[in-house]
Amino acid sequence: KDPAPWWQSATGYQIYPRSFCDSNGDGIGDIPGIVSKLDHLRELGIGFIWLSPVYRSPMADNGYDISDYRDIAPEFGTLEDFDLLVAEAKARDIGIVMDLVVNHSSSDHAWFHAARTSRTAPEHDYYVWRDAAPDGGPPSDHQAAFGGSAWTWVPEVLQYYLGHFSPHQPDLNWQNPALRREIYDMMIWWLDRGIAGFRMDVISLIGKDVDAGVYEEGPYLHGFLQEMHREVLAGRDIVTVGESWSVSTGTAPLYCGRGRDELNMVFQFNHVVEGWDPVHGKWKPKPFDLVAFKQVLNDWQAALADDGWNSLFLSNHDLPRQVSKYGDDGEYRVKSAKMLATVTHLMKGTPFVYQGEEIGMTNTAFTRIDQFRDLETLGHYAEEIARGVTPEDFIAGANANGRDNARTPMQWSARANAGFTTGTPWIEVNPNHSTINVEADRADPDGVLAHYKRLIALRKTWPVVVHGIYVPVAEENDAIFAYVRELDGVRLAVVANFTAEKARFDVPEHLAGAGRCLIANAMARDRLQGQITLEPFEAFAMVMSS
Ligand code: TEU
Ligand code: CA
Repeated sequence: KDPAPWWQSATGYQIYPRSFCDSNGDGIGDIPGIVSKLDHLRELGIGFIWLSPVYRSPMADNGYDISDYRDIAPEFGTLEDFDLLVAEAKARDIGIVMDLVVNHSSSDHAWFHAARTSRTAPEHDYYVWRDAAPDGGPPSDHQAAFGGSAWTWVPEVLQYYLGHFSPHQPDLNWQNPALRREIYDMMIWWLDRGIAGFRMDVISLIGKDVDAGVYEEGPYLHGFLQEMHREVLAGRDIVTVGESWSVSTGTAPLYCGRGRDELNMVFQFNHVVEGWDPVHGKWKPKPFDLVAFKQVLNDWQAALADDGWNSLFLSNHDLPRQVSKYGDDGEYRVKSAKMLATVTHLMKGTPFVYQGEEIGMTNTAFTRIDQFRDLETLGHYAEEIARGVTPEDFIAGANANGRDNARTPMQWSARANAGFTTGTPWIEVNPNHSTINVEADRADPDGVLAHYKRLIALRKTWPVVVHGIYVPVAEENDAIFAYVRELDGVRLAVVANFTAEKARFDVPEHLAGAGRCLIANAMARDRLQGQITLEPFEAFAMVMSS
């Protein structure tokens, strides 16, 4: 029996509830829909579900704008439905990890209603208010993540409030101890319902110093996380993952290092941002640079090698589909989807599968701006057009990197609307569901789904996958991603071709020898020696004979 915490050998699976499965034909995925698909997840072998927000919300940002932290959005179901989900998941050895969105609430939260009506209401100080600049304008030129000024004027109180993401998402004032107590009590309330942990949305923002203009990883951050740990998390057998777009290999140990008593791991995005244009960001695609990409991931492996723990993922609800972004979603879709999964799942850390990734779902090509639903995409559309970008170019950028790619409905079958809903889906279904869907993939022993099942099972049977040290190989090779894992004399070599051409791999002396293939997407190799040539997108993992 492995004495390490359960979440180190488990695989996570992210559900974006709105797009997973609709049980009642209103076009919106819901909790009963999730319950009806739990056997798919059990067969996949995952250990826990990260559930994107299901709380009551006006859905300006699809639930990342919460108006009641202790209730379920009616379109997703009821608290009874939620309790049933926790119980049914538990019966399949699957934990439910809630999304904790506490950098901001919705502007429809009762706290904010009180806060915006009177400066003397206790809730006023639950949010971040500042007086106007001398010219009456906003207190700073800080821009909201989803476009426009981060400051919104409220005439009733003659002040501006901060909405770092959008005016629908006023920032909570973590400096207020009563607010912190409300949040801790709310977390305990959910933990008492039997959940398995929290994914903490943009957690690195809560320690901000607004007047100093410091938003990310501000001076109060780790004090608050340590307080949260003392008040809520300590002594519970749960998993906590903090999301941060600014965490670096230098700061990561502060969140998840030994003896810090903060979180178990972080979701970091250095490998994502590395691929963005310096001026236009994600909206302007930049050619993929494998050497730079490997460098980032290898650095993270090194930084958390003996202290802290990595999360492993290429996709989530904010990112393009990984097979489209890093692989090939045409001719080599199946092969490259398997290759990407192999490389990701066999690194050291806890892998996360984003819904649909396990069947190799792809990006969607929209042609008109009215097909998009995401407030980030719509918010930036106007801004980029004003900077001289053409609508065609913007839509091309959104099709390559926008968030709606990941949010089209889960493709369950070839039937109408991919079997996601009997009604009209809230966002269009990808037309390729006629060939890419769970039903078809389940019937294919060589499909993407079968490969994911094997990978997830390997983690449970090979301790080297969970605990082995990570040693990068061929770091300068611009086609091959390779590494070795080692534990107690067991050596696992992982080699993958990231290109659509054949690629050469010079086997380093120390790795040469015979071995046994554990998983592959092309051929079961049994020897590494000299110079080998990999097929397009070929990947394999081999246990070397000592
Ligand atoms: O995302 C954090 C975040 O910073 C993203 O908005 C990111 O900057 C963007 O997707 C990159 O273009 C989290 C949630 O995952 C996201 O869905 C929410 O919209 C956001 O926080 C606000 O809660
Ligand atoms: Ca529904």
